[in-house]
Amino acid sequence: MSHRSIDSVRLLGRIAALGAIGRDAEGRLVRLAASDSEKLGRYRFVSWLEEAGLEVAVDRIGNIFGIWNGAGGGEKPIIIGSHIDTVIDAGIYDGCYGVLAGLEVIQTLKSEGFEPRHPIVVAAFTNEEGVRYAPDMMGSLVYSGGLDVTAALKTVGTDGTVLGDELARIGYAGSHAPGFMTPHAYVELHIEQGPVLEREGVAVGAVENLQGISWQKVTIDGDANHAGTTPISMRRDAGYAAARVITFLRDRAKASNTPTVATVGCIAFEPNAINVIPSRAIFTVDLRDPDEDRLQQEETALAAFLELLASDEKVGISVERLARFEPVKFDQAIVRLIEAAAKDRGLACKRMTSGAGHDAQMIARIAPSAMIFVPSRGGISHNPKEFTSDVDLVAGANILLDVVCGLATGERPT
Ligand code: HGY
Ligand code: MN
Ligand code: MN
Repeated sequence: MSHRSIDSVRLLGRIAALGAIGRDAEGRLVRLAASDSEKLGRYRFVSWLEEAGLEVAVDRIGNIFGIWNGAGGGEKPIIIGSHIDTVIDAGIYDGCYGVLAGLEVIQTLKSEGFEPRHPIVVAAFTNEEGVRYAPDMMGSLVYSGGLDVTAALKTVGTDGTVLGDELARIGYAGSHAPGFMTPHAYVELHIEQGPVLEREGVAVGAVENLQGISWQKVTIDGDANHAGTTPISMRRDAGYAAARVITFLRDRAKASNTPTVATVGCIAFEPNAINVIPSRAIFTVDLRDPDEDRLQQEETALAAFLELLASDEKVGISVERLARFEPVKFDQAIVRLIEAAAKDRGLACKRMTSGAGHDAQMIARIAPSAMIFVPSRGGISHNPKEFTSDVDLVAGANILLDVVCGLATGERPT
């Protein structure tokens, strides 16, 4: 049976081209939200939208949309989205693959004279990674009504900048009201960023749910003192207290025999000098679990440990919540469409839970949504070694093509 197919050369070429934009002096890919390097990526993406003859719209939080009304004018659109901002020293596929595959699907259908019953839109959401401005998935959270846009634009970044000022500075403080299009459906194609598909030799993941996320910033205050003259018993060592939190989190997650994961990704000491006992430690805690009750138990256990630690080490401890998202279930009809598309193409497919956060979890608040995963080599992501083979990238984009056709015509994919 012959199937439609995307233009693999165009897609793979664009993934490589976008992956080359936003490299720092050491050659690392660092395209943080609303930064100068992300501005270059945004402009390149918009140039491809214009090349494809799409209407370009930017909303007030800087989300970019490429709109193909086709024959479906007036109907709710099918939105294919993800993000093009990255973490620090990132791989080239996280987010970008889904956005560029979405554009590729639209360009392929347009060139074949396909007549969709719904407009089809590709979206690049602002600040999905949350590295510079918390929380993550911010652009899609605002778009879906989970965060007020004025409040979001006032967010102060880790570098002291204000998101709204930075979006204006790079020319992406758009005028459309977030949420200006309510999707008929939303589909996001993404690399798995985990080891499951590769380990099981499965080409396609039909993602039916996504785990809960809890982000906190912890500040521990002790006393700076001389590293050489201060007896251990007299120390109020913020650095040592922070280390006890890190081992507490790891030991607890490891002993739990559940999918709970805990990560301390950022840490800073003050005054940060080799011969001074740290007076202050500031670090982040990322807790995740597919089960909301268990995630709450982990948060409660951490709070209790911090209380004990404060009296044990005679330090002051304060906590700031940076993000909190409950687990999300995706739309079963779209998940079935993904499975049917994989079967039609003779590709093995597996239902999965997403360990990572994605824009789909936010858009699921306003429309039926689901995700398609393709394998990540070694399960590696948020790392320049992130890799997915061309065969898997093209296969995933063709599944996206079939699912969008199915949604656009209300029938099974051809
Ligand atoms: O944090 C996440 O899971 C996503 O990469 N923003
Ligand atoms: Mn991503
Ligand atoms: Mn990511």
